[in-house]
Amino acid sequence: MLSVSRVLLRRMATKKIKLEQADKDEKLAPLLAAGWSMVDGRDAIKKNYQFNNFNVAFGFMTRVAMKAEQMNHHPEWFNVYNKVEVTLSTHDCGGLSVKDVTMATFMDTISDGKTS
Ligand code: H2B
Repeated sequence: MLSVSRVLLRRMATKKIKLEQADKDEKLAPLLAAGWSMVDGRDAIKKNYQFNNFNVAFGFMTRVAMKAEQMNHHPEWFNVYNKVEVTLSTHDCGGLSVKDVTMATFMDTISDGKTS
């Protein structure tokens, strides 16, 4: 009889499962082509965005914040004036999950493609 722990079932339901290497290669390819890169020594991705001014940068962060609350998935980020440096990883599984791919794709969609 196959037994799956409650923790695993919950993680499966909430998509907090670490991506396997083959899955990761496939899902990350378009993001890496769009300016995301792997973080050294960590199973995480990062990207630097640059906007026209603080107002636009903060508007981006506000929209991401609302999405993050909806997804219960929050970015690590740093903002100075018009720049936003983002790192994505899933803390609950200690690495990249499909939630990071979804969040990265959302950020790119609303950022108008401006990166530094
Ligand atoms: N954000 C990120 N990036 N990774 C997580 O694993 C995570 C999160 N988990 N936001 C959530 C909140 C967790 O801490 C709560 C308790 O569900």
